Amino acid sequence: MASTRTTILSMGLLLLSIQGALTIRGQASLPIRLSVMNDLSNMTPETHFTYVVEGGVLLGALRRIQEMQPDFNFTLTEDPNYGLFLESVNGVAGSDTDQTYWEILSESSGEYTRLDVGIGCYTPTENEHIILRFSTWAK
Ligand code: B12
Repeated sequence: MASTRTTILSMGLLLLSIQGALTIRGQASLPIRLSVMNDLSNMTPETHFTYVVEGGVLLGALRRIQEMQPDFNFTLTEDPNYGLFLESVNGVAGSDTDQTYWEILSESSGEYTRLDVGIGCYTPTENEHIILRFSTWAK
């Protein structure tokens, strides 16, 4: 039953992404696609279709997916200067010891751009493809 509901909701969001912005409860809603990739542990990439309200931040989209998809979850920490840091996705957390973190990218025509702000500040655009990629960083 829950999986049927999830499938119907996903189909709806897929249609939304094909058709463009819709108005949901009086607010313009911009469809976006979110992929999760973790090459470091050979995880199968997953893709979710969701939306942000016009001018809304990426965090809203992540929360929406978490509410609708039982297999997607994330945690945050708060930095005093830069706001919200995406700590873990689907139970996999970045680590200072291993020098890993969840990098946030935007993909367009096969080109990947690293976002210049975090999930609490970034405002996705209509049909944007956001990627959360488990990555390493160098000291
Ligand atoms: C090193 C670094 C990182 C490292 C931190 C690793 C570590 N444990 O040291 C890593 C690679 C993890 C990182 C990641 C990101 N970073 Co960075 N990072 C820096 C950098 C170059 C230095 C920070 C530092 O060491 N300061 C010195 C220490 C002593 O101070 P600190 O306060 O303890 O530093 C901490 C914070 O800076 C925090 N941090 C680092 N980046 C970010 C980003 C966000 C959004 C948050 C909330 C916290 C945060 O991690 C540091 C260690 O704990 C700064 C630029 C700069 N020169 O300051 C950018 C900077 C802070 N990062 C930035 C960004 C955008 C990101 C990413 C969102 C990039 C991306 N698209 O993936 C990601 C965060 C993704 C996520 N999961 O939420 C921006 C933030 C701008 C903003 N207004 O939000 C900065 C200012 C670079 C820029 N664009 O000019 N980053």
